[in-house]
Amino acid sequence: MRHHEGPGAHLKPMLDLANLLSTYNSDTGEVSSARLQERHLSDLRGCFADASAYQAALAVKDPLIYSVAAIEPGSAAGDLHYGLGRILPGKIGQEYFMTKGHAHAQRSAAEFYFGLAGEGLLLLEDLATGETRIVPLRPSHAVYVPGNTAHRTINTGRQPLVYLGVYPATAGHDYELIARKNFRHIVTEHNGQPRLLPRPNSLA
Ligand code: S6P
Ligand code: ZN
Repeated sequence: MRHHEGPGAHLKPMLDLANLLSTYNSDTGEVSSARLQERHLSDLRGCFADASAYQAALAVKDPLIYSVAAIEPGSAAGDLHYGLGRILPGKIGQEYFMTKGHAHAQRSAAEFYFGLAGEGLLLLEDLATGETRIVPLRPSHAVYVPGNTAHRTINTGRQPLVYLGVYPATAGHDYELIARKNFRHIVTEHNGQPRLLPRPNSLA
């Protein structure tokens, strides 16, 4: 039998989660005791479909697009990791600010998303069939991302989109797949509303 660190040691992840939410800084996306990863526009090279709009925006400045405060209480099989994501509002061309997107290195690993503030979408692409769907991500909305699914989070609103993602500690992140092939679809704004379109250069 595994030796426990003391009474209530199994509650530590839960306490970490309460701590994560209570120390959240809504101006910076920071959470005390969490590792903060920031992604700027220059980190999203190749993600946006409109390459000239991307270059033009980058020539002016390299703004912060999103941050993730990650909590990793343990790394054994069965442990969970969670991250508090915050995507700023904005667009490159007609395409909304979004995450790089990834599939889990452990392909079967699923993930649970929970919306906390703002308005957005999850772009989900089945790795086996290529079938793509968008699912709303709003405060108090939960989204289940099944295994074998590439996922990208998109801020379609005018405020920061804040959400929690909970995933197996063993999931890992595969960014290479997206860097190589990208998602087959993009989400652009049309008459003030998000619209799912096939990626223009994938039509050729
Ligand atoms: C982790 C989970 C999220 C993302 C975050 C940033 O499995 O899906 O916490 O890490 O949305 O996206 P990305 O694609 O840069 O990791
Ligand atoms: Zn994930």
